[in-house]
Amino acid sequence: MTKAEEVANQHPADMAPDFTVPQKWENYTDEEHATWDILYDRQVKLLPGYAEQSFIDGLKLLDLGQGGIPQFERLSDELEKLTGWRIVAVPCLVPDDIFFDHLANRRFPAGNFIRKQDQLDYIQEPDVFHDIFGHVPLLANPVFADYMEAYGKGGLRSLNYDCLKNLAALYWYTVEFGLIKTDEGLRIYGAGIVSSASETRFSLEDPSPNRLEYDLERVMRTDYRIDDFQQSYFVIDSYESLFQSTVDTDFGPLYERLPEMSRFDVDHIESDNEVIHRGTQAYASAGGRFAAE
Ligand code: HBI
Ligand code: FE
Repeated sequence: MTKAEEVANQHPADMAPDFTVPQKWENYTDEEHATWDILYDRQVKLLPGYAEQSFIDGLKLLDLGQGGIPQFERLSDELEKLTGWRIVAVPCLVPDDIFFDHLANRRFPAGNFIRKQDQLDYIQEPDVFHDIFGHVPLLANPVFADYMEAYGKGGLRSLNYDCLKNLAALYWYTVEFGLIKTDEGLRIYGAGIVSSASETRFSLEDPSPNRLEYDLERVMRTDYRIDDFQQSYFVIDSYESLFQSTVDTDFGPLYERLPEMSRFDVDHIESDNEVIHRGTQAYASAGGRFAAE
C-alpha cells in the first residue's frame, strides 16, 4: 500500500483521489457554529493594530463574519472573482504532493471540521477556523495570492529532490508565522499567528523571540517549532518582495544544494543576519508552553 492509500483507508468513503470531500455545511451543529463565532469575535476585536491591513480588509471583503462557519461554495465564488482562488474541503492533513498540487492550481485545502469548545486554544491539526479565518483573507490580496501559487509550484518541483523540510520551513516562517513591515510598524500576517490570540500578542510584543529580516535561503535552512510559540520570526518588507524572492531564485540549483547545507537552530542568529530584534529567549528558557498565560 502507498502512503496515500494508507491515509485514504482511514478516511471518508466520499473522499476523492485528491483528498477533497464535500464540506457538508448542513451537518454542522449549533455548537460548532457557536465555536466559530466565539473564535471569530475574539480575534476580530484583537487584530486592529496587530494584523496587516490587507488581512483585515480580506475579512470584510469576504464577509467571514456573517455568523457561523462559512459555506465554502459561497466563499469560493467571492474569492474566485477577486484572485481566482477557490477553497476545497479536506478531512485531514493531506500528503505533501497533493497539498502542493492544490496550491499550484489556486485551490486552498481547508479542514472541514472544527475544534471542541474545551480546546479553543489548542489544535493538533488545522481546523476550519485556522484554515479559513487564518489563511483565506490574504488570498484576496493579489500579490500574496501569487506567492501561494508560486509556493505550490516550487513545492511540486522540489519533489524530485530531497528538500521537503526546506519547503516546509519556508511555508512555516512565511505563510504560517510571518511578520511584515508597514508604515505603522511591524504587523502580523501569518495564519498561525492571526488565528491565535496568545501568539498575536507574543509575536509582536514579547521580548523573547528573535525578529530577523526575511531571506529565502536562510529561512529554508531554519528548524521550527510545532509545539509552542516560535523562537524566531522572519519579517518581510512587503508581499511584493516576498513574491519576488521566489521569482529571483533559481530553484533547481538551490534544491540541489540544500540537502548538503548546514541547518540553523530555532533561535540561531548568524553574524550576517539582519536583526530587527535580538530576542532574550526568556520565554523559551523558562520552559515555554504558554507559561506567561
Ligand atoms: N495539508 N490540509 C493540509 N494543510 C496543510 O497546511 C498542510 C497539508 N499537508 C502538508 C503541509 N501542510 C506542509 O507540510 C507543506 O507545507 C510542506
Ligand atoms: Fe495553516
